[in-house]
Amino acid sequence: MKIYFCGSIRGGREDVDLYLKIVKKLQNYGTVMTEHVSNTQLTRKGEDGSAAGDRFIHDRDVDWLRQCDVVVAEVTQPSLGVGYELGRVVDMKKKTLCLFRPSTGRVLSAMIRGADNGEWFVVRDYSEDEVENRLAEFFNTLKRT
Ligand code: 6K6
Repeated sequence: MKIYFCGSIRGGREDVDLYLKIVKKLQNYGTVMTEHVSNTQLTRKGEDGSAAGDRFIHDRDVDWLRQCDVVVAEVTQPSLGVGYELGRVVDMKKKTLCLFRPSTGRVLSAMIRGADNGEWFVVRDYSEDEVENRLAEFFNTLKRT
């Protein structure tokens, strides 16, 4: 199974340790195409994509979104890129899980929470110690569809 993981890069790297934890768990379910998002060495500015170029990154990532079987997004740290990716996958009707931590005091954008259709695009609130269970629920549901 090809899994596309979304997490903030230029939106801020505050949650990168959690992204790493999620990606490690996702690797039990399949191949994570976007492992670099969880790279703790990657800063919001340091690797600004200048080597590859922003157009290259955009086109490659949209291509990977088309190829993937499922999308998992950590959406607590607001990120234009993650929001954009999610908008594209809604159009593609990909099976998508968005994970949000209310304990941060943030309120998730209505454009993400409101996109939950209880079917192939779902938003789940969670705390860090619930990651494993949330992922298991999501992937078990996939097996039944
Ligand atoms: C070089 C080495 C590692 O990363 C880079 C350059 N940047 C990006 N590489 C790959 N994917 C990216 C990059 N910048 C953004 N994205 C995609 O957008 C990822 O799939 C993330 O889910 C999302 C983050 O968007 P921003 O707006 O927070 O950067």
